[in-house]
Amino acid sequence: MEHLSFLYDCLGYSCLTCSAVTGEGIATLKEMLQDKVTLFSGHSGVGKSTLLNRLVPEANVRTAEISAAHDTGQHTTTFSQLFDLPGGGSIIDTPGIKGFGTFDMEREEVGHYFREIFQIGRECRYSDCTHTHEPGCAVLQALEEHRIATSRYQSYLSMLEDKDEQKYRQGY
Ligand SMILES: Nc1nc2c(ncn2[C@@H]2O[C@H](COP(=O)(O)OP(=O)(O)OP(=O)(O)O)[C@@H](O)[C@H]2O)c(=O)[nH]1
Ligand SMILES: [Mg+2]
Ligand SMILES: [Zn+2]
Repeated sequence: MEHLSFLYDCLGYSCLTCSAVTGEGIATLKEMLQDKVTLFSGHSGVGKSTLLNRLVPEANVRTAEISAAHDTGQHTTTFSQLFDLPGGGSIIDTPGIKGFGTFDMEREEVGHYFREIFQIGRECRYSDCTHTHEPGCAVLQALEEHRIATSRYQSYLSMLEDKDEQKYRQGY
């Protein structure tokens, strides 16, 4: 867990460790959300609704145990709903996401959504580099030199594959 927050903090995404069960970090989270409109998003079973119930006890939304058979959530929340936060602001609880839609995005644009890949990719030889096999690819070079985390590059590749699959299904 710590290495994940370190990785994302370094990339400029601020991380907060909290638990709806132990109450760790909840006071800080409350302060961060005050007077803002916030949307909870993530896979099924990560605890979005449990966190909402902790922050807005009157919400009293349904939560469910992780499925023992599949070790995944059970898609308990089925529609998005907005709740007022005591003192101002609101939270939108959403159903668990099944995948990350990359519609309306060209293959070479996927890297634009990964901060470090976007930044380093500006030094690639080709402006439409996909950072997979091209000569003079600054991203592959950075990966080799551990300036880009393997986990992030793997996520990038899996999104590229998703894209290819979508194109295939649409018959392009
Ligand atoms: N140990 C622990 N368990 C948690 C925590 N947050 C949630 N859980 C448990 O995880 C399970 C799933 O929680 P939910 O709140 O239903 O998950 P969800 O993200 O809303 O799931 P969907 O509505 O299916 O998208 C429940 O059994 C919760 O009690 C936490 O901080 N610590
Ligand atoms: Mg839920
Ligand atoms: Zn490249």
